[in-house]
Parts: sequence; C-alpha cells; structure tokens
Amino acid sequence: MFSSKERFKENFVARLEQREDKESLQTVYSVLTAMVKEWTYDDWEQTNQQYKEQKRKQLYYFSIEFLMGRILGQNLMNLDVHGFVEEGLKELGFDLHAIEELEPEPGLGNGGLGRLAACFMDSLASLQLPGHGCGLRYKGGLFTQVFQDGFQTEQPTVWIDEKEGWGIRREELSLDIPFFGSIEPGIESNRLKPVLKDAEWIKAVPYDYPIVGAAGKTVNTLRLWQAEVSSRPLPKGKPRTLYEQETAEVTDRLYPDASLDAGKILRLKQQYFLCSASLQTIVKNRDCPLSDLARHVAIQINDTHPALAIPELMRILMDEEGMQWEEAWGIVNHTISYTNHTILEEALEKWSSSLLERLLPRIYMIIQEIDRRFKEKTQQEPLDEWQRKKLAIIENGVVHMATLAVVGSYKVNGVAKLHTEILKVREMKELNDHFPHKFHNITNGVAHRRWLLKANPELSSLITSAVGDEWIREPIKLHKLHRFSKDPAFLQDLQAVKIAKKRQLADYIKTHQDIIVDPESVFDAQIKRIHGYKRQLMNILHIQMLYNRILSDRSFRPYPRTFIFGGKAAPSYRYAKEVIKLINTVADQVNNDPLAKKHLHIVFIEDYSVSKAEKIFPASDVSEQISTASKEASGTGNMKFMMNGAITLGTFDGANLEIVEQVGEDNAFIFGLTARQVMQFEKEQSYYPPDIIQHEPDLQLVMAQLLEGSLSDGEGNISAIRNQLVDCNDPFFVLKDIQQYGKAHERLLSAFENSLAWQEMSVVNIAQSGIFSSDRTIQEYSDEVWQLGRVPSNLL
Ligand code: GPV
Repeated sequence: MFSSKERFKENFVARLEQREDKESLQTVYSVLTAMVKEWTYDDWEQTNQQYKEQKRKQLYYFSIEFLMGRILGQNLMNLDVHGFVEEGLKELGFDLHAIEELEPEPGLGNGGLGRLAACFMDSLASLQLPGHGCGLRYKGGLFTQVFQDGFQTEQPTVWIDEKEGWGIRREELSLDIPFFGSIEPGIESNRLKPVLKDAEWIKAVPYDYPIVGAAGKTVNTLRLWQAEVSSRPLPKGKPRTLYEQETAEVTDRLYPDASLDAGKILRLKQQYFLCSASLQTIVKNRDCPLSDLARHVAIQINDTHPALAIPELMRILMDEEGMQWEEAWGIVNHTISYTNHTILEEALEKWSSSLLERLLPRIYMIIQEIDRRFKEKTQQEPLDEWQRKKLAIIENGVVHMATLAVVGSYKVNGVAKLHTEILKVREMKELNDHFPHKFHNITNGVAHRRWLLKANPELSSLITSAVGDEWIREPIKLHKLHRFSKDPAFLQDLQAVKIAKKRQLADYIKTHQDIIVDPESVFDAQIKRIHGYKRQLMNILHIQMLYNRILSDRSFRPYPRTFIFGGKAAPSYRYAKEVIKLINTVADQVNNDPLAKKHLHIVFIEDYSVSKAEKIFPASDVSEQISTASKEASGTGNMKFMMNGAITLGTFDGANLEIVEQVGEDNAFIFGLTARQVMQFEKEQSYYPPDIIQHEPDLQLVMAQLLEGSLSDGEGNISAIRNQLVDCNDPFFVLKDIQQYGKAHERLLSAFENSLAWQEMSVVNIAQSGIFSSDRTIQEYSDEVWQLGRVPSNLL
C-alpha cells in the first residue's frame, strides 16, 4: 500500500498508461478499483492467516440480506487513504466522487434489516473482531423503482460486475445441497443413518467479499452463495431444462417483502441453501474437536429467515458426524442465537408442514422431534390451551419459525428496549416464562463511519476541528461537542454546513427530478420502505391539510418547508403503491400551485437506495419517525438523521424512545399515542375513526378529497387506502394521531425560526448519537452473546 500521495500518483499513472481507453472515467474507475483490491487482498490474507494461527472463536452472521451500498469509497476511507487518493486524483484531473458513482450498487436487501447487517460487518472488522457474514449472491438485487405517471413501476436490476466487482469466486469450496427426495433407513459403520434417496442437488458456489475495518488491516469475509447446476444425476423423471431453470432461480432475485411472499417454495429453498452451505463449511473448517464447537463458533441468525440453521446443524452433527441427539442438541443450543426484528403478526414466518416435509424431508423430521421433545418438557407446566399453542413449534399443520428459533437458541434479543419489552411481556410471554434467561435487549446501532464520516465529510471536518478525531474510532466521544452547544461561532458553522448539504441535495433534485427547492426552507424527510405502519399516509394527508389551509385562510402563511419522501413499495403491496401515487398526486398539485409553492414543496426521490440515503440524511433538518407506536421494532434511519444533526419528529416507538432518552424531550418533537394506548385500543377494539372525523372540519375536508374528490380521481384510485381507513377501522391509527402530529409540526416550525436555538438542538443530537453506533451494539453482542476476543492486528 502507499503511504503518500506522490507514490500513489506514480503507481496510478503507470497502470493507467497500460490501459487503452485512458481518457474515460470508466477506465480510471477500473484502475483505481484494481489498486484498492490489491491493498485489501494483502491484508485479507494476513487476517485469515492470523485467525487460523490463533484459533480464536469465530462468529458467523447468517442473513438473507446484506445491504452493503457502494464499496470503493468506504474501503478507501477505512484504509485511511481516502484523503490523499482524492487529492492525488484531483491533481491528475479526476474527480473521485464521480468515479465512486460509477460503481454499480449492490441492492441485496430490502431495508433496515439488511442495512443493519452491513453496518454490523463494518463494526466487527473495525473492532478487530473475527466475525463474518454468510448470505446469498442474488443476481438481481431489489428492483429499480421508476415512476410512471406517479405510479411505481419496477425494473429488474443486475448489479453484478464480474470484472470489477469485489467478490472472489471460490470454486474449490463449492458443495452440493439436496432438495426433495425421500428418507430411507440405512446403516453406516454399525449405526443407523438416514439416507436421502432421489434428491435433486443444487451446487452452492461461494463468492467471498472483503470487509475492511477502520484503519485497515483487519479484513473479514462476507461469503455469498450462488446457486448453480450440480454435476450429480437428476432424479428419475426430472426434465433437465426444468431443473436448470429452477436452479438458476434460487439466487436469481431477492424477495421484495417476506410477509407478502409468504409460503413461496423458492424462498424456503433460498433459506435452506444459505444455511446448509454455510454450516457444512463451518463444521468442516473448524479448528477444534466437534464436541467443542460451541466454544469455537458462534452463529447469529438475523431474524427467522435463517432459522433452518437449527435443524440443519442437528442433521450435520447426527447424520454426518454420528453424534447422539442430546449431545448434538447441547451444541446447537450453545452455538446459535437469534435476533427478532418484528412483532408484526404478518411478518412472523410460518411454513406449512407439508411443504417443508416435501422440500426438506430430513429437516422436517428433525423439527418434529425438536417439537415433540419440547412439548414433553412443557407437559408438566400448568398451562391453558392458548398458552400451549403459543409454545408449539408445529401446530395445526404449520411450523412457527420464531418458536423454533427461540427453542433452538441460547440467547434471543430484541432490537430496542420497547420492542424487547413487548416481546417479553406479550408476543413471546409464554416462551419468556419458560426460558427466563434467554431474552434480552440489544438496541440497534449504525456505522458512523458510513453515515457521518463518509456521507457528510463537511460536518465531519467541523466536528474534528472542534473536538479532534477520536470520535471516528470511538463515536461516544462525540459527547465532547456539548462544550460547543452555546458557542455562537460553532453554531453558525454548523448551520453553514447544513445549508451546504441542503444545496447539494437541491442540485441533485433539480438535475434528477427537475424540481426546484429552496435550501433555506425546512427540509423534512421521511425515507424508508413504504408500509402501512410507517404511516407515510399520515404525512401526506397532513401536507394536504396544510395546503387546504393555505388556500382557504389568508392569514396562514407558514415558513417554507420541503417535504422529502423516499422509499419503495413491495410490488404486490397494493396499499403501499397507492400511497406512492397519492404522494405524487399531492406533490403535483402543490408544487404547481403558485400560492402554495411559496410555502410547500414535495419531492419524492425516485429509487431510494443506500447511496441516495447518503445524500438525504446530511441535508435534513427534520427526521420523520411517525410509525404507530409498538409497530416499529427499532428503526435505524432515526439514528442516521440524529448523527447528522436532524431533529426527530416522532412517536413513542422503537428506538425513538431511546433517542429522546438521550437528548431529552426539549430536543425532539414527540407526539401521539403510546404503545400502551395502542395496544389497549387493539384489545378493546374501541377505536372508531368516524367519531374523530366528525369533530374536525379540516380532517373532514381532507377525507372527502381523499375518498370522493380530487385525490381519488382518475387512476389515482385509492381503494386499498379506503379499505384500510374505512372498512378496517384505520388499524394504524392515522386519523387518531394526525391532529397531534399537526401540533407537533407547529411547535417544530416555531422552533426553527430561532435558528441559533435550533442549531443548539442539533448539536445536542449529534453529541448524544454516539450510543447509537453499531460499534457499541456489536460490543454488546460480543460481551453478552458471542464472547469474541479482539484479534489485534500485528500488521501495523
Ligand atoms: I422481520 N425489519 C426489516 O427491515 N425487514 C424485516 O424483514 C424485518 C424487520 C426491520 C424493522 O422493521 C426495523 O424496525 C428495524 O430497525 C430493522 O429491521 C433492524 O432491526
């Protein structure tokens, strides 16, 4: 690696000279990527060597999604060479930023869960902990979102770049994974061994991606499996072309919403494919006797999508390694731990027994036995029928994956205090009563290095110039900023940075969406997947109410605001797609109204992604976190806004509560029903929206516009929204909370008009954001669950 700008330039120029199309930015990208790969791969080999020699416990993080974002810039940053590479390239006439944008963005995740996995990878390597990711190499990541006439349409995207990409194909580590077939008793070395007959085998080929820790040196591995045709014979009667087609499908695309695609055999195949390939490899490559596995390996399952790891590890230990049930169960139960990310009923995974049995006959037998033994155990306990149901893994022809995950794990965690509490006292009460020491909380966190250092270099420099750069390795040191919360010069600088970031975003919006927005206006952003419980509907209805009032009330001339939306809807989620159309409809009306546009602008950023998020968080003044209380397990966008100085406008939900705990009620705008109130209404079924609408004329008007008038006309069709609000009694309490939401906006707006006081709030938010670093989160997992030891790099 190069220690100076000059050496870098020399080497870079020498390599560029050997290329044909020297002038094109694409060539520059290719040369630079090749150089960074070389630096990375050296350290990678060394890290692997060290792990092998030191025989330290290794963590494997199993996840069906890893939403990594672009890699080149991040690696330059973590290798600590971003500064001089940027300067060196500039002197040669190239713009590093433009080069970075050429990298195709891997979209191997849907949202929070997948991005969390990516932040965890960064923190593991940065803390010099031996932790690796295991996932799938989907050919098409999440679809590209294109608006046509305000409607979302989806276009397939292929992100894989075989030539410049970061992955290394490890053909020699390939293995075959069986599906279908039937189990027959067999005998091997004098013991019974179930034999799988007539299975259909799919080859799993690993691609390894380097994960560079901060300050370089530690390079962990993200291993993504790709499905390919196996050389084994096909079962009788299976047409070759059908087999080839089905095989290609296994890692062809990411499911855009687990709960809406429930029951799909392909999804189950993906899950088993990931678990089996990863576990077989882990067991084979262990550096300890099998009986010691739990002391040498920790496996974390990211929600229940990889919960088949539990029966699959049982199968490997028993069928392949000859272990008895009790011993195997002891190992599984001390190796695997589970993170729950939702209590939404529809998102709790269930599989039909018959489907599981057909696709994975041996795995199903093992699940049945786990269930039988667990039922036997709980037999003595005085439980009613309902409680027994809540403890059943298999019930009425359905396999409950969350129950399997809890029973098979040694630790189960929720992702924010409130969420864990709801799990313990309500959703999983019976399981928690039975296993009182299993459940605990580990609040989510995000990588400051990507979401502050990389996304907001301007703010990062300001912070560093004030308090030094320790915060980069230890985000909790951001506390030191408190000293500046009353320093007018600092507050002015902070405001100048925010304005600069808002200008950059405004330029982007002008170029890409042809909308002119005012950087002096309040930038108010809600960026996340479009979902009923996240209540983008409440946001847009409130904007429509503001619009109505501007038109009808000549004295109402509010401070200018720009409302920014971003997010995708699952292609089959009708309601969410109608919300997108509705936002675009209101945006068209408002943005083109000569009077209203002086006060309100609405921008729906098309095709929201990690790289677009990196532009929006730093430019936002207000962070919309308005989910129905109790529904958002944690939220992680809320933390990214906070560290960039935006103020939370939110409900008492998920990690919002912990943000408020950190900054105090004076430095956030909190409104609406509490989780307790929501759950009470749900229990009593006592919420009746018409009672509310009746007493609120402005709400009446907006409902009329929505249900019969200007917002429902033409193709703007809102039957699914109508169904939710009217027929289903507004299950997300949009109309119940919307007035309080409006009030909170009013408080916020008057606070914004005192700009020094606003900046002061902003400083407090940045200063208190350290606790939401994924470094802290990962340290907690390591201390409480994985028990990893730091492997200091001896390469420095
Ligand atoms: I389950 N989450 C997600 O993005 N996808 C899923 O399939 C499931 C959960 C999210 C939660 O909704 C967020 O509240 C949470 O912050 C995030 O997971 C990370 O924990």
